[in-house]
Amino acid sequence: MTRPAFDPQDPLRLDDLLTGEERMIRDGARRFADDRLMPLILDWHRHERFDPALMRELGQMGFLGMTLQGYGCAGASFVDYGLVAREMERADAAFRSACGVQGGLVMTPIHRYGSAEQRERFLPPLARGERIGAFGLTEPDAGSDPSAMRSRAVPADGGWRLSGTKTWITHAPIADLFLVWARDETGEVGGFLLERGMPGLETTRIEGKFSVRASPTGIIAMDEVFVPAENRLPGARGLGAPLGCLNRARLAICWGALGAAEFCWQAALGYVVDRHQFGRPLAANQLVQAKLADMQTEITLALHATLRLSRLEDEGRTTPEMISLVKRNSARKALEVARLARDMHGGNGISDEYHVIRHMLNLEVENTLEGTYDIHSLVLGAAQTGIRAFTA
Ligand code: TGC
Ligand code: FAD
Repeated sequence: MTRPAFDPQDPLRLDDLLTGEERMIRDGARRFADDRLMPLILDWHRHERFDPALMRELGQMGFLGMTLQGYGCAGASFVDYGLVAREMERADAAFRSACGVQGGLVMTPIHRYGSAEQRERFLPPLARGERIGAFGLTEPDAGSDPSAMRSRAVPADGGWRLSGTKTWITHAPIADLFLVWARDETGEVGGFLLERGMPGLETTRIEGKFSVRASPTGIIAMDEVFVPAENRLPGARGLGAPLGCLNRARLAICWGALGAAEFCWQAALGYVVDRHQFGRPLAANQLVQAKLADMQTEITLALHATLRLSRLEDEGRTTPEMISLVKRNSARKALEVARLARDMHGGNGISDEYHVIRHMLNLEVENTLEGTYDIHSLVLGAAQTGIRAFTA
């Protein structure tokens, strides 16, 4: 039997582990990212721009809520979804984030915890990208520890009055639907659907970010916003509701971060082959080759772990700890790869024309959002030792 040749781009043959249909979805997403997203990103990142009309195109591609059944959603697998996230973020984290927040953090909770009426009313326009959703969990004094949230929902005639502040919320400045998590009068965490234009609801944009500059991020301020009873998700009871949806959103980060890392690796490889110093290509130096080997190794191992995790999710066999393990690893390894790629580009590495600095800065935040590296370490530590080290 002749052995297949070694493929440096896919050393452990990830491609063989994908079905024909999965490869087709990946290739379609990559074409869209190359043809539609890459030409936009330099300008959008440089000028902190995001055109909300892009959400409709993402909807037409079937990328919004793609794992959900019905309501105009594709009913795709988590592997399909992950492969799309990888391609979106190969272009920029802002695009992965646009799909991940809308699908994983707004549509999924409505699908999972909403009434039939809420699903009919909200999901189809969100799937088409005609409405834009935001997910409000984090607060100024409750980031890693969302149980410390101060937002309150007080019963009122025919509904609730919500007060509080959510910060660092993706798409808050452009969203027209806000899934906000707040404690009710019994102390239970619930999910409330707020709509732009409700009196007392205001959003402001967070300016001056040096990461995910093409993704609008903002603050949601609520001053006794009246929310009708039919806008509370009936099935969302307790902190487990938002955290349960975060598990799946984290899966998209596992893939997305690696898409960005792959871009950086390939860019660095091309650069060191082309660039000459001391009379020969940079690629001829052992130190440079060692960096390429590190990049190739970390990306390959992380991709295989991520594919395995996604298959387990499709079989309904994941636990939050498994997701912590892979999210923590993908985000950190991708960041290390991007930093190496930045270094290998020398001075050009800090120019956005080469794209690696943009990915590097984006990956700084992937390390933080949807559970920081440390928080996922503590989840894994608790699972091993039986000791929860979050608090003293
Ligand atoms: P704890 O007492 O452990 O749990 C409270 C309840 O929640 C349940 N639970 C989970 N359920 C499903 N999946 C998970 N991963 C879960 N983790 C906990 C738990 O079973 C319990 O349920 P019940 O029914 O017994 O009440 O909660 P804790 O307060 O001690 O916190 C645990 C900790 C620290 C792991 C959790 O708070 C955490 O994950 N913190 C990180 C917060 C976070 O990830 N925030 C993300 C905000 S959203 C975002 O970043 C979007 S970025 C968007 C973009 O990509 O642009
Ligand atoms: P903190 O919790 O204050 O953490 C600061 C540092 O302390 C970190 O290094 C952390 O690991 C460490 N730390 C915290 N607790 C412990 C501990 N017990 N032991 C050891 N170390 C600890 N949130 C949303 O709800 N919706 C969104 O759409 C959203 N989008 C975001 C987009 C961007 C661009 C950013 C930057 C954030 C977004 N977030 C969103 C918020 C994000 O989830 C939080 O930033 C994250 O959960 C961390 O919270 P924090 O920023 O308050 O950091």
